[in-house]
Amino acid sequence: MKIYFAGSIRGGRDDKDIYRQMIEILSKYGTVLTEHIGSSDLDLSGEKNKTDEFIYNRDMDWVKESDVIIAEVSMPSLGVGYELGSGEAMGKNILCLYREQEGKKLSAMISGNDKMKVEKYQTIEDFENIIKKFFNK
Ligand code: 6K6
Repeated sequence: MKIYFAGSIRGGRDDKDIYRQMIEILSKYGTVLTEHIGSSDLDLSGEKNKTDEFIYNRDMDWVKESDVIIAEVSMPSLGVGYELGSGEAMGKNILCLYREQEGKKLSAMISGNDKMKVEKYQTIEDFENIIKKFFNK
């Protein structure tokens, strides 16, 4: 099982510790192609020594290769939105995870899209249960 995990990079790194914990859990179910998303070394400028063109091509190859796309969408990110739209066009199985926060609302392009499954969570335990159900279907 190849899992493409998507999470904000230049959109903001506030949730990087959550991404790291999610990737750890997802690793029990398959190969997470994008392990670097949870890295604390990866700041807003992204991966060092790699051009944007390299990252775009590599990440899109991984999207194509993936069996499933799992995205944390609480932190709005152009890149994550692009990956989700591309994955949808490729007919990928997509699960989005959203943490409700006061004064914020998920984009209608995600929440109103019946081609993507959106699950709300608050804790990492909630996430673990959602993932267990998702993979055991
Ligand atoms: C390149 C050179 C310097 O910084 C970079 C950007 N680094 C990235 N590294 C890895 N993945 C990236 C990078 N930029 C975007 N992505 C992909 O888009 C990831 O797979 C994330 O899911 C998503 C994040 O998009 P932004 O718009 O929040 O950066």
